[in-house]
Amino acid sequence: MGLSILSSLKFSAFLLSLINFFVFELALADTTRHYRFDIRYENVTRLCHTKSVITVNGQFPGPRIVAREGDRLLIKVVNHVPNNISIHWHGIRQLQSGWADGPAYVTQCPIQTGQSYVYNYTIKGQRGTLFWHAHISWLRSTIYGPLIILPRHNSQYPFAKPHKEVPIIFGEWWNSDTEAVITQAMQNGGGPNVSDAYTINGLPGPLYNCSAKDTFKLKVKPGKTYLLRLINAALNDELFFGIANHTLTVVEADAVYVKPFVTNIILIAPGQTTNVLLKTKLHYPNATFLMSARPYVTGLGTFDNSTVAGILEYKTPSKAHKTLKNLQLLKPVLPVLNDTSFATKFANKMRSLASAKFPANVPQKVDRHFFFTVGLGTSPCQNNQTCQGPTNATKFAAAVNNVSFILPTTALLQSHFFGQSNGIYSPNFPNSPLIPFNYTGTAPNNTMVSNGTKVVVLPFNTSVELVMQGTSILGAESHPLHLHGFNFFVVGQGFGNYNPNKDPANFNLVDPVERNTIGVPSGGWVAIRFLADNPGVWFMHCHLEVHTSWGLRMAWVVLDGKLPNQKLFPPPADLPKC
Ligand SMILES: *[C@@H]1O[C@H](CO)[C@@H](O)[C@H](O)[C@H]1NC(C)=O
Ligand SMILES: *[C@@H]1O[C@H](CO)[C@@H](O)[C@H](O)[C@H]1NC(C)=O
Ligand SMILES: *[C@@H]1O[C@H](CO)[C@@H](O)[C@H](O)[C@H]1NC(C)=O
Ligand SMILES: *[C@@H]1O[C@H](CO)[C@@H](O)[C@H](O)[C@H]1NC(C)=O
Ligand SMILES: *[C@@H]1O[C@H](CO)[C@@H](O)[C@H](O)[C@H]1NC(C)=O
Ligand SMILES: *[C@@H]1O[C@H](CO)[C@@H](O)[C@H](O)[C@H]1NC(C)=O
Ligand SMILES: *[C@@H]1O[C@H](CO)[C@@H](O)[C@H](O)[C@H]1NC(C)=O
Ligand SMILES: *[C@@H]1O[C@H](CO)[C@@H](O)[C@H](O)[C@H]1NC(C)=O
Ligand SMILES: *[C@@H]1O[C@H](CO)[C@@H](O)[C@H](O)[C@H]1NC(C)=O
Ligand SMILES: *[C@@H]1O[C@H](CO)[C@@H](O)[C@H](O)[C@H]1NC(C)=O
Ligand SMILES: *[C@@H]1O[C@H](CO)[C@@H](O)[C@H](O)[C@H]1NC(C)=O
Ligand SMILES: *[C@@H]1O[C@H](CO)[C@@H](O)[C@H](O)[C@H]1NC(C)=O
Ligand SMILES: [Cu+2]
Repeated sequence: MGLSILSSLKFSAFLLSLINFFVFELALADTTRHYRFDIRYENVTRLCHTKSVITVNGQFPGPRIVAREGDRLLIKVVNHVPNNISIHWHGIRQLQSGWADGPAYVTQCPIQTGQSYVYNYTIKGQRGTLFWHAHISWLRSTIYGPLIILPRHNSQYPFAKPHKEVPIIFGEWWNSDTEAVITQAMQNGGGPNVSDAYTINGLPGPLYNCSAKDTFKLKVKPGKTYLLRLINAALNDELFFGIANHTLTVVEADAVYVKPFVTNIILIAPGQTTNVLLKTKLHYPNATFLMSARPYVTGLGTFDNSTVAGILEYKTPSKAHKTLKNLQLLKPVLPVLNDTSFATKFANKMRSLASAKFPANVPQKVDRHFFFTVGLGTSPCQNNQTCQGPTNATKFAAAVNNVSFILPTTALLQSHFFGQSNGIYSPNFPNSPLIPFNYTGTAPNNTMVSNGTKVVVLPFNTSVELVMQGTSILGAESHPLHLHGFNFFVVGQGFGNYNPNKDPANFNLVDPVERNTIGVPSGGWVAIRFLADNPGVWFMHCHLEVHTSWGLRMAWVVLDGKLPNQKLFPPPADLPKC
């Protein structure tokens, strides 16, 4: 009797595990994943300052989204705060689903207080590390989190399966309210206050005052490989990152596999993601290791020059080891803050994996050539005011081809879809600068930018080559340009003025890196190619948030193709209204 109870218990346990197995497998096979994002205030304390910040589900940084290639995501965003909200799924191509892309006043009106919106999209042909963030004003300073796309079932990484995967998301912490910071800067025309700290997974680490307890710790075992999913969600700063006494193997950038290469330090711009393999030491070292990041800075403005740190700690195998005290703390050596030479060498190492399974489909022919200047400028100070721009009569501004982009008061995508662009935007964005000048030489006397809401209209499947030329107006500076809706191939880059007669001969049309955000070199240019195979309205902007605020942004309108799968879906019923 006892035995039979035991075996029936065992049997039901077996049944349960069987049921669990199926539920688990079904869950994995289920291609629709539901998330709910409640936007709320939460008190967060860092550097001994408590601040009420806007969060998703009360978490800072926000929750991790984990999906598989091919999955559909349904994310219901509910706004419980007084601010307008919108969320961008950074790097997701949004094929035919531009309504879910997220930039406020570009693809949607914001989600207003008390309202909600379901972001509905399928992940097609992408796998790797991306992230999500607010895409309105400077709210992404606290509203961001990882978006991880695992390979399909039965599909593998093009490298050995790592022991563990760890997202490492960089951010920037302000003791003050970031909405006040940018509002004030836009009013007085000066540079906004800089952040008080950088963060790793929301934590500034031991190198700041009153912050040692807020330190990210990565506990590892010896002789294992860890996949670090690095994400730069900082507002305004490119970052160098390294781990003392360890090398990193770069295997992916912006959710596209690259040819692996080994490096001590990586450089990552806001909007970029980089997957690296970290091989731990074979034997327990008598040390712990700092991992740290600090900025790469090229412009003339003030910046946060501080260093964020986390700790790489080897888990001790036994009590004997635990008693080891006074472990040496080793620190990585990061490049100097303006090390453009490092930035160039690092950029040149990035190549697409370009394998049979993961080919680099670089457009070989070009239908339309574009040449855009990107950089700073000035706009006039309002009558009777004293501004804090380059002169007391000017404000800082930024522009693409001298057009400082003004966001409309309704969303561009609706205007486009319903054929109501009149008075909202004009299709005459310049293909090249109206007044050519020596872009990287002495800046012209007149630094005033023009402004408007102008777009480039492209027929479906146009093959585009775009050269982005940095200018030296108010100082040459690296600008990480981000394109929504597409990945692009970085076919060339260089310093000085782009030479259309000579430079194309050196373009890499075989295995250029494919990504969604690229640093236009300080005092130089970058050439990208993409196929406009995604109908919709696609924002392109500097991912240094201050430059975006100043107008370094524009949009591409890609028309529908003829086939049903070449058309933008109709707008969802709950699309927010302005
Ligand atoms: C944050 O702290 C303030 C002051 O202590 C308090 O009034 C408020 O209720 C707190 N907010 C939350 C969301 O906990
Ligand atoms: C999501 O979008 C697809 C494609 O437009 C549509 O068929 C589906 O009904 C949508 N799902 C929800 C829950 O809105
Ligand atoms: C760390 O690197 C330094 C410099 O290369 C070396 O002298 C030291 O032995 C290393 N220590 C450990 C624990 O790896
Ligand atoms: C950072 O900037 C401050 C103020 O300009 C300066 O005093 C300090 O030396 C700088 N620190 C580093 C590490 O460059
Ligand atoms: C470990 O390093 C510390 C500090 O450098 C040293 O005091 C200690 O003797 C070392 N222990 C061993 C077992 O090597
Ligand atoms: C980098 O900064 C140092 C001072 O910190 C300066 O001496 C040097 O000229 C700068 N290099 C460049 C390329 O701007
Ligand atoms: C500028 O300020 C002066 C003195 O305060 C005032 O008389 C004048 O009307 C102002 N002009 C404008 C355009 O606001
Ligand atoms: C602006 O600067 C100029 C030159 O430095 C000065 O003459 C003028 O008084 C300033 N104007 C204001 C409103 O401060
Ligand atoms: C542009 O300016 C740079 C720096 O002054 C100079 O070296 C270069 O020759 C100029 N290029 C042209 C085409 O004038
Ligand atoms: C810029 O201003 C300087 C000094 O006022 C003048 O000599 C120069 O010719 C001007 N350059 C241009 C391109 O207008
Ligand atoms: C746009 O340019 C016009 C003309 O220079 C100017 O009056 C206006 O203030 C500018 N608007 C913005 C938002 O900069
Ligand atoms: C929110 O967005 C709506 C629609 O664009 C706008 O009318 C309203 O002023 C915005 N509210 C805030 C607080 O920014
Ligand atoms: Cu920029």
